[in-house]
Amino acid sequence: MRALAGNAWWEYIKKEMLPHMWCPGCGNGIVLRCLARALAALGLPRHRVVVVTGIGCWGKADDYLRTNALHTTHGRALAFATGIKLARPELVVLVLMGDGDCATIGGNHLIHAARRNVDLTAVVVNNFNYGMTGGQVSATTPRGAVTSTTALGNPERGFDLCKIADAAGANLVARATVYHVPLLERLLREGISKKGFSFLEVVSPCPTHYGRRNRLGTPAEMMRYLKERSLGVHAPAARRGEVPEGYILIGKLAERDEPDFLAAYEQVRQRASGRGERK
Ligand SMILES: Cc1ncc(C[n+]2csc(CCOP(=O)(O)OP(=O)(O)O)c2C)c(N)n1
Ligand code: SF4
Repeated sequence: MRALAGNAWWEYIKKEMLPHMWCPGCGNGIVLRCLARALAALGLPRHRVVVVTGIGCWGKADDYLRTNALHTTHGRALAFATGIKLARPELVVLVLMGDGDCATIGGNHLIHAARRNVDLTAVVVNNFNYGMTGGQVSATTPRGAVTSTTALGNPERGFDLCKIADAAGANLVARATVYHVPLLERLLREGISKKGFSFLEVVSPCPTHYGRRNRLGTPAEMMRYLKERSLGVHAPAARRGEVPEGYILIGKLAERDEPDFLAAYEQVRQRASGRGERK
């Protein structure tokens, strides 16, 4: 995507809406700033960007972004975003979801958006629980973790969201944490620029619920945990496929250049009008 002489990053932020509603120590503000910086670095005019959100703490991000926005229902943001992209292909459509939104109630939409390879960028803030409604268990909560609905430990395994997005066919799959700000910004830029479905998981602390119940310490200690427990994809152990249990693999995990949904659909349109090659 060609960079235009554009706005400064803070021009993508609605300053009149600050301070934001997130708890002290929450990672959401870091992701918001990185997103604004990525949009500015790409020189994207604000009127060309649509932010589609679901419901949840991270789903409030559109309140603070000076772009087009559609605040949708819990778990359905990808379906609304798909409609926008098909109707207005010239728009850059970003879908901001929590792990509950994207993977728990909305898991089916995730696999189909990736399978169709719709030209969207999904930015999923994974804090391992339902933050907004009081810290309930989610589909990414690790086995054994304590939440408000699994007081004696979660009996289920948590999803690896990146493996799902990769297996379903997303063109770009990546993971960062809110500690790794330059990586997060770079992956956001790459995801937005990439044609087809881009999936970016951002591991982020929810000190108020998940951190407190699992005795993960202060917000600063949770950040230190993210620093010490992350492993880059280029680290020797990661290259050998030996990621130790409990470590977070970060970086670009999968990339392909399959035709996106609109390109594939255009071929069908051509055939329907007699211009394309019939199968
Ligand atoms: C259909 C529907 N079910 C449940 C809810 C209640 N609800 C609102 S936010 C939320 C959880 C949000 O968790 P997550 O998506 O992980 O985002 P976070 O708050 O952690 O950022 C739930 C269950 C709702 N609004 N709509
Ligand atoms: S409840 Fe958790 S996810 Fe929600 S704003 Fe507070 S720290 Fe962030």
